[in-house]
Amino acid sequence: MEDTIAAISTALGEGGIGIVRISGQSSFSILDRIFIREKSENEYINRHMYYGKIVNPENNEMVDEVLAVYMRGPNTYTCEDVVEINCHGSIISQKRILDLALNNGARLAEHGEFTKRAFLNGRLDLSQAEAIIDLIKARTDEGFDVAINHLEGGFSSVVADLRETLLNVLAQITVNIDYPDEDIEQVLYKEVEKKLVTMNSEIQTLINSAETGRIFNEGIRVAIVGKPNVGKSSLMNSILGENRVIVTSVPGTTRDTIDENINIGGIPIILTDTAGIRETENEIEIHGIERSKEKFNKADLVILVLDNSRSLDQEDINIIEKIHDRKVLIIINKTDLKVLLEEKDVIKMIPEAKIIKTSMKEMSGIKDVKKAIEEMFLIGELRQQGSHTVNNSRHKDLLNKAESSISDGINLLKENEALEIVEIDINNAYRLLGEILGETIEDDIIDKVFSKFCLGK
Ligand SMILES: Nc1nc2c(ncn2[C@@H]2O[C@H](COP(=O)(O)OP(=O)(O)OP(=O)(O)O)[C@@H](O)[C@H]2O)c(=O)[nH]1
Ligand SMILES: [Mg+2]
Repeated sequence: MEDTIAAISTALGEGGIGIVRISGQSSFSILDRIFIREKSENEYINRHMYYGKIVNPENNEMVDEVLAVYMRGPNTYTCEDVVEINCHGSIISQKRILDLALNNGARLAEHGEFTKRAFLNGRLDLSQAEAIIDLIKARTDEGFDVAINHLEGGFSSVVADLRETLLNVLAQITVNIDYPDEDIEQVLYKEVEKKLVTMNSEIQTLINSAETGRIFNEGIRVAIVGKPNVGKSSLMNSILGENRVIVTSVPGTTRDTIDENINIGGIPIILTDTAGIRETENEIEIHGIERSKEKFNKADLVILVLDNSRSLDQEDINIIEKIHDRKVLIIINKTDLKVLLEEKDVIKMIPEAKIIKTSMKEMSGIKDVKKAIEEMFLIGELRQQGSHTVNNSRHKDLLNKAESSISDGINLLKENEALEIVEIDINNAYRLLGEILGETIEDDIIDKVFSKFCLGK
């Protein structure tokens, strides 16, 4: 890591201040070239902030009035010498200061390169580095709390403990491979099997928590579907509490999918209004219906809206047939009008679904819809699950692979296979868990992890 890197570390936009960060062995000398301290003592004190001006050394033009801090490695974010220049929060000022740093010996940092250096220099393990992205991107208090716990090493220590257990098992096995003893071997088989079974149930608990983690991070995707004119857009507006989507009495009003975010019980919900699904010749509507189907397929929850003032028809039935295996909430809307829809027909077709009656005209039933979403996803309970939640698909994938490798090992033990063969699976699981922490991992995977970061982090 010879290069000295620089980037704008604050979000680009107008703000009170902006920060340009430089890291690497030349960062102090670069700052000295472009920064004139007000009180120009020769020596600076580590981690003290200095007031002064950033000046272009080529023409002595002043760029901005700033506060700059020198941080001597290894006790810094990257473990290298780091400089941070606090300037006015103008995009122009930040870009000019960055350009000066680049013209005076630094190169532009790649996405996540500061954090990558912290990882490569051993200050963080890979799962802690990933927690930093989650922390920055968290959209809920719960998501943030999980990320903080991971950053503090809470999740890493759980994974490290699992690896430690595997290592002990490996040691036990290896001794017996080298000095086989038939009597001990039988006891050993049982003992190792028991340890592996316990371990797999711990891993399974972690894997199960991943759904909660995903919801904390990304939110719950809810698609409002139904045939035209049943009141989907009216429902969307009522849940949002604003007239976001156009509502008219013309069937086929909504031609495109419309996403909006709301928060229910502290969890983000991505609510999508869709085009009414029906057979049509209209080209625009056909595209809209295609998009509706995509949203429908990806949704965690499908809200099907039916019209109380019309009897159930083939268009409704076609949609109901597609939602059987999904998490579904049925809304019978327009309860202010004369009843023509037979509720028992709906129940017969889809007995497992919860039904709520609403009238968007009278604004009734909307609270019940929100409450039902909260209950269906056990939002109250999700929030209690807390810190050991797996919140990252890379981790979930590796835990799954480790679990299946350990299962293979258990089966081999049951079949009284030779320990040399069992050892292969256990070793494999040990390596897979190591990938979570970044201990046994290829460079391209590391690059992929850090490419998800923003610039300047
Ligand atoms: N009486 C009554 N009318 C309603 C109710 N909900 C919606 N409407 C009316 O029904 C018509 C259609 O409502 P929308 O919300 O546009 O229906 P949609 O399902 O989005 O329709 P498309 O976008 O065409 O698929 C409008 O005239 C609404 O005012 C209700 O609860 N009662
Ligand atoms: Mg609509």
